[in-house]
Amino acid sequence: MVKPDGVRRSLVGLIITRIEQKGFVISNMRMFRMDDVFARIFYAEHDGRDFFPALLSFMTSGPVVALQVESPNAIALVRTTIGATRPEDRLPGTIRADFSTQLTENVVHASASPTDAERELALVFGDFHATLGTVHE
Ligand code: 3AN
Repeated sequence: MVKPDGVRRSLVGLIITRIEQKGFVISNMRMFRMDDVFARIFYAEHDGRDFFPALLSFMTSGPVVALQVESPNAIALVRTTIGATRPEDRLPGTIRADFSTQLTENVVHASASPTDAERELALVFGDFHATLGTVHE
C-alpha cells in the first residue's frame, strides 16, 4: 500500500514500477481514502499504543493506493522490498530507505503475515469496503 505521504509526493508510479520490475504480478489495485473507522480497524493491532493517534491521523490524511501482488513467497519478498519499520534498520535499495527518513511517514505498508494479508485484502477489496461506506473513493 502506498501511504498518503507517498501519494502526496507523487511516488505512486515509481513504487508500482519497482514492484513490477521485481517480478511481482499486480492482481488488484484500489485508490481510496481511509476514514477514522477504517483506519482503526486496519491498524487494530496497534490500538492503545502511544503512536496510535498519530498513525490514524496520518493514514486518514489523504488517499492511499492499495495493491494486491502475487508471487511465490510474496509476503516475505514484499517486506524485503519495502524495507524495515525502523529507519536505522532500512537497507539501501529498499523503498522505505530510499524515500523516507521517518518512522510513521514511511511511504509504504505491507502485510506482515498470511493472516494479516487475508484480513487486509478483505478490508480493502472485499464487501466491507463496499457496503459500510467507511472509505471515500
Ligand atoms: P510495518 O508497517 O513495518 O509492518 P508496524 O505494523 O509495526 O510496522 O507499524 C505500523 C505503522 O505504524 C508503521 N509503518 C509506522 O508507520 C507506524 N509505527 C510503528 N511503530 C511506531 C512507533 N514506535 N512510533 C511511531 N509510529 C510507529
